[in-house]
Amino acid sequence: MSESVPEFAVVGRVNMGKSAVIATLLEIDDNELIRVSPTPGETTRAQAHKVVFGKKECVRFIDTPGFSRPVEAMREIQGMHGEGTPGRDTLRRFVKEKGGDFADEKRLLEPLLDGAGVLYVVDPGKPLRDDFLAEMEILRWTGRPRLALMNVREAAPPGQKEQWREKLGSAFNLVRTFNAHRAKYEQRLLLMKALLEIEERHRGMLEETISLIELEWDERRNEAAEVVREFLAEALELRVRARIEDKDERMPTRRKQKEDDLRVKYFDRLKKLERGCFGKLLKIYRHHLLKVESGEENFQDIDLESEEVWMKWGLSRGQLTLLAAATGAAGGAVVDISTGGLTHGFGTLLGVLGGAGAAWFKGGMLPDLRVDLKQGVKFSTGETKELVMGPPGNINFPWILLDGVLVRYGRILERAHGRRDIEVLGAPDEEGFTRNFPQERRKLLGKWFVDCAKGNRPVGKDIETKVLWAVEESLGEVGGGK
Ligand SMILES: Nc1nc2c(ncn2[C@@H]2O[C@H](COP(=O)(O)OP(=O)(O)OP(=O)(O)O)[C@@H](O)[C@H]2O)c(=O)[nH]1
Ligand SMILES: [Mg+2]
Repeated sequence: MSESVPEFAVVGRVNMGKSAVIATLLEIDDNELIRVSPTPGETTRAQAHKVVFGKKECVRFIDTPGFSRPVEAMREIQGMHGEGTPGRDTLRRFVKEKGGDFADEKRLLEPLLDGAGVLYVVDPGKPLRDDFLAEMEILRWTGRPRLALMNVREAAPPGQKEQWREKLGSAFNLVRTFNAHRAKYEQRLLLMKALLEIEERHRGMLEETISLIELEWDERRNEAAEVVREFLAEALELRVRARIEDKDERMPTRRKQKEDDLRVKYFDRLKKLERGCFGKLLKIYRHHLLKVESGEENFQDIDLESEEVWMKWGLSRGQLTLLAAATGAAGGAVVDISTGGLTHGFGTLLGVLGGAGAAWFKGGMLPDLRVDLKQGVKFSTGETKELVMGPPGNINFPWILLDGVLVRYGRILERAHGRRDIEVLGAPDEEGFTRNFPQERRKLLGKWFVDCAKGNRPVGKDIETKVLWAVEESLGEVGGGK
């Protein structure tokens, strides 16, 4: 007995969100696999959805068409049974003899008669009418463990939810709320734990399933942390190059054009890296309808030139100043050989804090977004000269990037798989997280950022692992903090 796979049939009235509940619970956002639709009667057959870890099936949910004529079915069953409370035998007879007239009821009762537990989905926004009471009664007759799920879609009139709760409380072993459009990991896990409470028979299997779900969630976060760390490193190491001809050197307008083109190229490449990072995160969290880009040219990447972004994301001025001191970056202003100006690059900016390069620190004004010609003009072999650009000359840059990732990671975790609308992962108007990092974490990341930005990523060193943990911890805070 204990080795058989626990099975739960998701039942309820048509269009109550039964399929959406399964889709969210099992993280299936593919309409081909689970049809979720505003048209009532979309699910026409009982369909099993398996939870598989490794190759082992752990639990099975059966999506059903739902009740369509519960009051008539109830009367029919009572009529067949006569005096007293009908049980499984009468229900079996009903399915066999009257299944033709009650096709939907037959399909949903079959798995229950085969031993599945009941997951009854209702929307307490709907008035509690007789037909719902008939459904509850029939489900009670199955004698199977029963969990009622209130999938609250719209606000119910005052008192109605309580009315539902009371009725459900008397006909079901357990009543829980679960919003198929909003439930996140915690709610999904709670629902699995609730199943454990009602289904004693399968305790071992369900307990194992729950710990596998928890383990897998941690693994995903670990994988996500690796993706984020690699993105940050690649973004900071990113350089774009262009050849400089003699003509460019002679004509300042040509030279400037070259620089402008290169700057555009730099931000394009950065956006590509960013999109790649989110693409991987969406895959880890099994989203297909949540998109990084809309297919058009209006991908809302982190708008580095928006003042707002610099206000809500990244570290505060005080934190940056502290960080500059703590990471002991190279001191002294450096005159850029190509422009004759002061470079604001990583390391060098830290060195000139308080000087000209730190102007924006004073007034909270829009910081210098210039992409540095940090390495200036390089002479390769022979006569060829190269312009090299990247990264932006502001020590807050990696923190802004990281906040952009964290805020959108939060959006990924919030998205329920039961939804069927396409959503574009834009630039959410939310506060960042890095400002609330513990100082130790800021110091660790700050040091690593500077190394990466200088092109000296400490590959193979301890700090790389520590950075991975720090990112993982940060992702965990995003997931748990809201
Ligand atoms: N706002 C909101 N809509 C929901 C929620 N759950 C389901 N819906 C919507 O309700 C409609 C019906 O959802 P389904 O999951 O297809 O319902 P069903 O009970 O499986 O329907 P049938 O298979 O036709 O019996 C869909 O348009 C869903 O997107 C929810 O929690 N909130
Ligand atoms: Mg359905």
